[in-house]
Amino acid sequence: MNDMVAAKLFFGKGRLAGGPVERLTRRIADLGDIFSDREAYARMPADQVVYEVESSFPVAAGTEGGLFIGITYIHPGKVGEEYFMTKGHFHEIRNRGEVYICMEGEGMLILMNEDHSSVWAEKMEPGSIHYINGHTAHRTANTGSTVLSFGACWPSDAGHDYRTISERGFSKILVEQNGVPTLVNKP
Ligand code: PAN
Ligand code: ZN
Repeated sequence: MNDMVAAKLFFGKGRLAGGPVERLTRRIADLGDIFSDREAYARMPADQVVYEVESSFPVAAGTEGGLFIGITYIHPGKVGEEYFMTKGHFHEIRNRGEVYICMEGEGMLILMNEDHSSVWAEKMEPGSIHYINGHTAHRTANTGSTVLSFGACWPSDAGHDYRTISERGFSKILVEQNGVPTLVNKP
């Protein structure tokens, strides 16, 4: 028996357990640079939880050939007409891909190419599996009225480039229009 048991995890009672799991919580106050409607953002309670991530890192960050595992839980809600969503990022090593598997709820995976000229989205529903190409920024939004959760698996040397998105955003945002999630040009 070695101590590499981090690879064996269980998802039960809505939580990841059974190995070392790192948890992080993103609240309204942590997400000042992602929502477009600044006035609606200012009216939101700063401590309201937007999403949580549970991650398992079985190898050291930067290890070539390893994989990380995570589960993201996005709460239902909107800032103005824009759905609660993750910060979004490119991978630091741009060619590193990722797989998402939706577990519960409904949402959209929003994708953007490397020169920001194209943004598109895939519908997430329980059981949907999403392959995210390298060189593609990714962010997820909860378009339903219950928690959206999904598993993710990405290379342990991928790294996260949040700065590009923090500075320039995605060139389209996902808003509710006549009750329908719709991608529109960033105002
Ligand atoms: C995911 C994301 C997770 C949270 O595990 O990290 O959904 O989104 P942000 O990292 O954009 O806040 C992933 O894509 N990992 O690479
Ligand atoms: Zn990623």
